[in-house]
Amino acid sequence: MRKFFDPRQLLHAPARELHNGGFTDYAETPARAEAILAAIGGAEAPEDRGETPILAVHDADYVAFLKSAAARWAEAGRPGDVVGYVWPVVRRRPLRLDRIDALIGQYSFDAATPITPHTWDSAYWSAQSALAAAHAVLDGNRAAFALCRPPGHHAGADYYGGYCHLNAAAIAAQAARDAGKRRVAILDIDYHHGNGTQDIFWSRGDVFYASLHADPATDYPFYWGHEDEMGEGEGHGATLNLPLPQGTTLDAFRHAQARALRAIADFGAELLVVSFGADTYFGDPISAFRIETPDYAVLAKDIAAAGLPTVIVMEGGYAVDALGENVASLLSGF
Ligand code: Q9C
Ligand code: ZN
Repeated sequence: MRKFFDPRQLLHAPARELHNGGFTDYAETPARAEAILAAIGGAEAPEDRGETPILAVHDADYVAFLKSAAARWAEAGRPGDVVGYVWPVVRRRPLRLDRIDALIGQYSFDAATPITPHTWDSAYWSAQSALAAAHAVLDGNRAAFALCRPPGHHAGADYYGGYCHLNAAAIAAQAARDAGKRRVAILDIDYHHGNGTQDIFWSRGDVFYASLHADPATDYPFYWGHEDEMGEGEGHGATLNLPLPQGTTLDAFRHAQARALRAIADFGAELLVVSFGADTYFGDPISAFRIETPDYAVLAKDIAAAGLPTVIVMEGGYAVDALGENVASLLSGF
């Protein structure tokens, strides 16, 4: 299987994050990508497809903010990483904001996702890796893997959060649409609900979004991922949320995944994007499912049996010592 990664994706390395009321070391580290690379035997560098496919998903003003945030933060005399501390309760618009502090609140939804001077570069190449995998599949490969880091599924068209800045899975899905695939599905099996991906395709009937995740009643991102969120307008019925309780093991996860795959088949998807998070692993430090390393191969075989051209995009997974093996297990299942 072709695999894609650019070394510039390692540059984004925030020092600390706000976690449960205190500052801890940032969990979404460059070491994650290095562990995966070591276990899967390296990856190809993606081609540079420019900003056009990114701007097909993200708003231009948001992209401009991401590029300039670190410089504006420094100009304001602030040391360290860009971190927000004030948010509008409702996303009131149009806003005429100029202070960097206010802009952070407009373009983000949590305080756990710092921006550094390298964040744009890393997020840009993470998106390019997803695009390279999408084009490999569009060119006839059965499946391809994008080692997306930083991850993407919490990022919306005009906001970041949950360690995510550019939504790689959404960018890959949109690229497939623009290349002529009429119906595309995204299967999100990260531990957390992919609120950004859901939001991007919420009102669209051409991209199906199915997610298995920890119940938002107990887990981040809390406000999204309930079973009754099904999309709107032309998108009504093209969002499927399957929240699962903490403690979930392979059997229940596999059962829910089969349900999602049936819905994707009924939808008539011509291409599948898998948002893969290994934070469902039982040893994950910030999560509470009980998936084991060999289980990922089982889940991958079930996905492969759907018979769709498949783009696999990396999302979360924070047990760095086991992360490489978990990803290798998943890829072996294909
Ligand atoms: N105390 C991904 O897996 N922190 N993002 C939660 C809970 C954010 C996870 C803090 C978790 C984001 C891509
Ligand atoms: Zn996650």
